[in-house]
Amino acid sequence: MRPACLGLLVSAILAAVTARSEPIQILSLSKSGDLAWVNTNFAAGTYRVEFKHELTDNWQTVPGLESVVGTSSATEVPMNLQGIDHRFFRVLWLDAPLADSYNEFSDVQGKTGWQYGYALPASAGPTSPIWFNLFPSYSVDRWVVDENLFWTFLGRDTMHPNGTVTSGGKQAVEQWPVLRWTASSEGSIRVAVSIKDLNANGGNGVILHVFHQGAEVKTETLVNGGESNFELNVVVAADDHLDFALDPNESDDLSDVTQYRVLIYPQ
Ligand SMILES: [Ca+2]
Ligand SMILES: [Ca+2]
Repeated sequence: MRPACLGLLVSAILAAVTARSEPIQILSLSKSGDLAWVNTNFAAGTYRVEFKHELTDNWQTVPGLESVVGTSSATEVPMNLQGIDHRFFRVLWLDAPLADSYNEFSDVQGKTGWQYGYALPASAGPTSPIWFNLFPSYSVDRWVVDENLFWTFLGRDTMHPNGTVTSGGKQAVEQWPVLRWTASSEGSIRVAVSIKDLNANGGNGVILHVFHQGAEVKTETLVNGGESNFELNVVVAADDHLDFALDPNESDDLSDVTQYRVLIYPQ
C-alpha cells in the first residue's frame, strides 16, 4: 500500500458519505487514478466507491469497487481514472454498525443507547441492582466519579479504573468504569471490541469483563502494554444491556490508562 502523495493531487472535488456515522475521510485522488482514504473503523468493513461528473448527476458505482473490504486505518485503491473527468467521489460504508462507542460518545446519559457508569465490585456483583451507578459528573471530555478522590473515568476512547493499590493520593477503593449499551430491539448481534493498555511503562495490565444481562460472556486479560481485538455473537431481547467493565487486575490501578472501542453490528 502506497502512502497518499499530495504532490499528485488533481483538481477534484471529493466528498465522503456513509450510511450512519462518518469514519471515512477521502484524502486524495492521484494523477495515476488512485483514491486514498482514511478509515477509522478498525474492524473489517465493506465499502462502495461512487462517482459523478456534475453535482446534479446521479451517483454511479466505480467499476470494480462495488464491494471493497478494508480493515486498515488507511486505504488506497486503484481506480484507473487517469484522464477521466470524474469530479465527485464518495465512499459508502455498506455494513455500518448499529452502534459505535467512539462516534456516538456523548456527555448526555442514554443517548443512542449508551450509558456511562461505574461499579464497586467489592460491594455488588453484575446482577445486583446496585451494580451499575451512573457517573455523577462530566469533566471536560470524560465521565468521572470525583477527579480529586479517584482515577476512575470513562471517555470517548479511553477509560481508567481505581484500585486499592493506587497513586497520587487517590482513595484506596476498587471502582470499575462500566460502559453500558442497551438494545432497542431483539436480534442477533456481533460485538467487536478493541482494547489496549496505553501506558506500557508500568503496572500489571487490566481485565475487560463483558456482561450480557449480568452474565459474563467474555473475560479479556491484557498484560502491561497489551492489546486485543475480539468479537462476540450475542442474541439480545429488546432492552437487554451489555456492560463493558474495566477491572484494574488485583485492584492495582498503576499505569492502567486503557484505550477502547466497541462496535455492534446486526447479524
Ligand atoms: Ca492494573
Ligand atoms: Ca500499563
